[in-house]
Amino acid sequence: MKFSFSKWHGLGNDFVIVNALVDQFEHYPDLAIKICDRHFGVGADGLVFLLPSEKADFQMRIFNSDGSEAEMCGNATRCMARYVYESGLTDKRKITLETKAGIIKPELIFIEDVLSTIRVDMGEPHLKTSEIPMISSANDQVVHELLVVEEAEYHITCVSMGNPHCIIFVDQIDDVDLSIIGPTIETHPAFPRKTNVEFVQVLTPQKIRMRVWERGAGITMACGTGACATLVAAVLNGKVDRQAIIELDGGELLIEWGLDNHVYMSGPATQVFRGEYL
Ligand code: ZDP
Repeated sequence: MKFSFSKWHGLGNDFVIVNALVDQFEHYPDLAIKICDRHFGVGADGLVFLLPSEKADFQMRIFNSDGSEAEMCGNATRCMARYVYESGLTDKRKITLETKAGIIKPELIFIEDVLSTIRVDMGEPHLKTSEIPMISSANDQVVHELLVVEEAEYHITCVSMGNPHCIIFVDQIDDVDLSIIGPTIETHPAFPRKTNVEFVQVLTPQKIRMRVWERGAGITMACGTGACATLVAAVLNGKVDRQAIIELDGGELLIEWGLDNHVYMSGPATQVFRGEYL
């Protein structure tokens, strides 16, 4: 089956976007595994489908490179917003996107007709263990709680942005061997739907460095939902202001936790190429 695709990234977290308003796709997980393969496919961290919605302007579904479906994806919402606007599918600059984590609202912000940033209303963070989901004997929320992983002890904070995140604050992020520790926490039995794992070093009350091991995708250069979850976790731990820059391997995102309890993420989205998948 032949179809057109475009290749995008948000700070190096890369996606293939396909238009399922036009082409009919089947077996989404298998297709994601094939297309995301960096040797035998296009190569990407995830495959994103644009679909019709009855509740919002469009619907978006995202599959990780291992074929698992994620409820939400921050970086892909910015890419998708730019994609629908620039391909003429909408003339709205404030777009509503239905996701498995609810309706997400990206806004293209122009300064003198030049796109300056994409600001996304990511909705409210969820902190209850049942909502993450996370099994903890201790409390209703997991803020700075001990998790023992293969005899190593970590203090974790858990936040859902529709998808699960486990945040660990460290003094020296460069000392963390993410490719070893990441998967052991991702698949820890405390997380029934697995989890994304963020190691975080607070640089100043307005600046945070974060590295991510993503559920279903491994180390990526950036994670939008992870950056949002990290800001919320850092505020809950009394480490930063409600607005901070999150420095990722692929660049920076501005994250704000508004007084309306919504998290707002601002950053870029870049189209790299278009092609035809054969
Ligand atoms: O929750 C998950 O399974 C994630 N791997 C989904 C992808 C998240 C993403 N990196 C983001 O920016 O939020 C795309």
